[in-house]
Amino acid sequence: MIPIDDSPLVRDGKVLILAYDHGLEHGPADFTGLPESANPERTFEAATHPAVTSIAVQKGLAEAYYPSYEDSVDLLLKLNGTSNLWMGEPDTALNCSVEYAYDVGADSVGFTLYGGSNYEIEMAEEFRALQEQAREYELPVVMWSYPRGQGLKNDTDETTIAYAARLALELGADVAKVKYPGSKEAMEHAVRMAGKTKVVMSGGSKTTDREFLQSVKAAMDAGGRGLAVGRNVWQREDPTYILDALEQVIFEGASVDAALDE
Ligand code: FBP
Repeated sequence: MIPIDDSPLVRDGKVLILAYDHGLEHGPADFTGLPESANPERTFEAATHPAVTSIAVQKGLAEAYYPSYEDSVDLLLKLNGTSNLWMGEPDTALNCSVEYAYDVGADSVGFTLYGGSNYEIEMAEEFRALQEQAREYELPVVMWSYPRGQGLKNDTDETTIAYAARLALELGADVAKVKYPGSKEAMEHAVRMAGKTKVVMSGGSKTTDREFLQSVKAAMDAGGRGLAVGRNVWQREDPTYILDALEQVIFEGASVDAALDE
């Protein structure tokens, strides 16, 4: 584990990743509700908000758009990812090397691991190689730790999310991005299991401002270090409004009412 508190990914011990790899992971369907959300520049603009500690994108977006934003945005380059067209057991392709990510300007790297998939062994072996390489470049490593696969009945229950958090610690991730397990107590358990690995909550599909912020608040109160969020920001007409509220809840410890100015 490397000290990451001084890295661009972390501000005051907290993390707010704006994820925008959905064009690969989910496809254009995620953009239909708000057509302008398909334009990567719109999300790169949103990532200039001071609350955002990094934008997470795949190599193609990083190459094409990051050069215009490298002075105003910090980059988390996602090294693997798969399209929604893949219908098999959960698996994900390595799309970029650590060395290439570094050359493109990445400040940190991300990797999805589907624990419990029939392909877990291959993914864990790929993770080993890139985690060790990331250490050489002193790049923090964020694991999208998403247990799923044939044998897994519920990928967000307390036991599964605690295991996801622990997997990230055991395999050497600096930050574990996990789904919200449904309650503050369950999140506390996951945070305990993650030890020195920082746990951040995954945003999930778009919901109301209040519902979303309540889950973020519960995750923070449980010892979570922040959030990696996509749709709940850039599927909104006004990403700035929700980022202002997130800044208050995550970095200033504000209540949901205060953040919503109610
Ligand atoms: P959201 O906040 O929109 O859920 O984004 C977080 C994220 O992990 C993305 O990085 C990724 O594309 C997506 O969720 C994966 O979602 P799914 O659970 O459908 O695989």
